[in-house]
Amino acid sequence: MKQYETYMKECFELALKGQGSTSPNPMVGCIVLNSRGEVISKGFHAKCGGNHAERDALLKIDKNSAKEGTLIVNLEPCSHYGKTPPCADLIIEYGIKKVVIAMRDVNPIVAGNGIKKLKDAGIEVVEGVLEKEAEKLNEVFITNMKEERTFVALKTASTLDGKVATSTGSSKWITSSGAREEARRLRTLYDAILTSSSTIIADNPTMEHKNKIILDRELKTDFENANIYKSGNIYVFYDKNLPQPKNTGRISFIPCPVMNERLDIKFILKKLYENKIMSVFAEAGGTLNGAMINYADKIYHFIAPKIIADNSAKSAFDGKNIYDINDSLNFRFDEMKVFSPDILLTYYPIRKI
Ligand code: AOF
Ligand code: ZN
Repeated sequence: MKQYETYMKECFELALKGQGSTSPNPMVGCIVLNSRGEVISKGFHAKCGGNHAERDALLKIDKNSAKEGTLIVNLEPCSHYGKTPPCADLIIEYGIKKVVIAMRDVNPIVAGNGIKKLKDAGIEVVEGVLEKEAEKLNEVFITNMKEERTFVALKTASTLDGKVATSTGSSKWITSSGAREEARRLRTLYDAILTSSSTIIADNPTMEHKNKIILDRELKTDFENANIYKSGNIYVFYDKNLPQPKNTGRISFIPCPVMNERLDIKFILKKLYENKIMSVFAEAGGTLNGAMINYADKIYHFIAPKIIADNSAKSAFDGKNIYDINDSLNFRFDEMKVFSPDILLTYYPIRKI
């Protein structure tokens, strides 16, 4: 098992070449060894609709060279006719002797059927090589498949004392340009960005992205002139009791239920999934962060080595008002990266409603 870990890590690297383009499909990388254990081909799933990783790797070589060989892939080979024929069939056709995988496919139409197909053809299947890492790589796909919902990533940037702006609203810039560049890169990994009317009115950001979700309950942003509306497909969620604005070419207005003067986040996330937005990257202020935190799957938190020390300065997460420390929301730190002088902490919620 151990001897395949290095190859599996390389499969993850190959898989990452498709990052940002495979949705709603997973990221998959594949390595083929010949019967002598030499690497003879590599492949990856570049984009949805394209060849799967195994097909990409196998089609680059002739059938005889892979005979009695080993194929390493981070996801169970598929068994279904989708946009392409089953990878399991092609692996069998090439006379591969052993298949090493990191995790089973959680797509119910595959879920173990690929492995069964291979085993029925007499192929040895080694499972579970770097499984945890593989699950993290495809956390969005797993959430989509298992829970049939959009994966929610939340990004914030604060000072050491957790503030996102001073009491006067001054916030440009808390973090350095390197950290902000990383934040822009992170956006591209998700199907859509999501922000609030308050952020648009306060900062007038552009937030380059092909899909933008705007929460504007009172329809108070400037749809003609605000930078955010200048590009991308845009969905604006607003109070369903207001008159429906006219959709323009790029902007669709979606009426949304309101509870306690807040748009219903659950409803919004359901609508996003219906619209095939498999993941969303939320970037807004403390109010929306507080409202979304119970729905967040992952938090990217940039921290600058600065202190504001003012009780009336805005916090990264607001509105939960927890009084007993035992009732606090709990998280698990995942990684810490340095974007000098700032850091990026990623963490996952432990308790979710
Ligand atoms: C693999 N290797 O590289 C990928 C797999 O729509 P299709 O036909 O491309 O099928 C998508 C499904 O195939 C996807 O949900 C997942 O179950 C599997 N994706 N499988 O063996 C790959 N991308
Ligand atoms: Zn496949």
